[in-house]
Amino acid sequence: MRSDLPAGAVRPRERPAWLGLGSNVGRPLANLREAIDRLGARGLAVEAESSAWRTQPVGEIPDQPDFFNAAVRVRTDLGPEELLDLLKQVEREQGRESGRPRHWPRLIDIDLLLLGRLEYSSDRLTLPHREVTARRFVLVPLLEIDPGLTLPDGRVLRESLDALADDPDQAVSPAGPL
Ligand code: PH2
Ligand code: MG
Ligand code: MG
Repeated sequence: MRSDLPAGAVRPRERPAWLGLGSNVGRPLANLREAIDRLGARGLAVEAESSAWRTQPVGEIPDQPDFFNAAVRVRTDLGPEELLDLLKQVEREQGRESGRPRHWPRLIDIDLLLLGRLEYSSDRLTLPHREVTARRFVLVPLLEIDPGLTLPDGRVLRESLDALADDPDQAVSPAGPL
């Protein structure tokens, strides 16, 4: 809860945000756990956590260790840019190096997938996240916590996942609780 608002000020409306987390460096499961705990310590109310999923690396660098991925639903009154700043700050605090090539192995990655029903675009952020419907490593943990989740334009994420079921390059398997 924010306590810094002047008396009588309108409290910004809280809304859910869905975050995707990934790690494939060091101790990935411990890294995911630490990131979720840091998000809570920074004031995000963590409402739901997926389990961990072991996932095949997708993208420009396929020859790297498997990832471990998870998703959380938090509640926040932050706007999209402020929330992104917070996620980047947690990544830095946890020791993620900056300036690496796209899709390089990473200690921790925290992506903002959805913020309420907001559709938003800036030079560093698009909501919903552009890849949310295309990646099994995002959809499987996301639908574990919210099986009926839809996008603001009405797309049903379960249908997106079903459409990827036969993708031989996107293996995902359960990796236990976080
Ligand atoms: N993240 C990427 C690129 N590729 N592949 C998997 N399996 N999991 C990830 O989290 C991931 C990825 C860019 O952030
Ligand atoms: Mg990412
Ligand atoms: Mg990222």
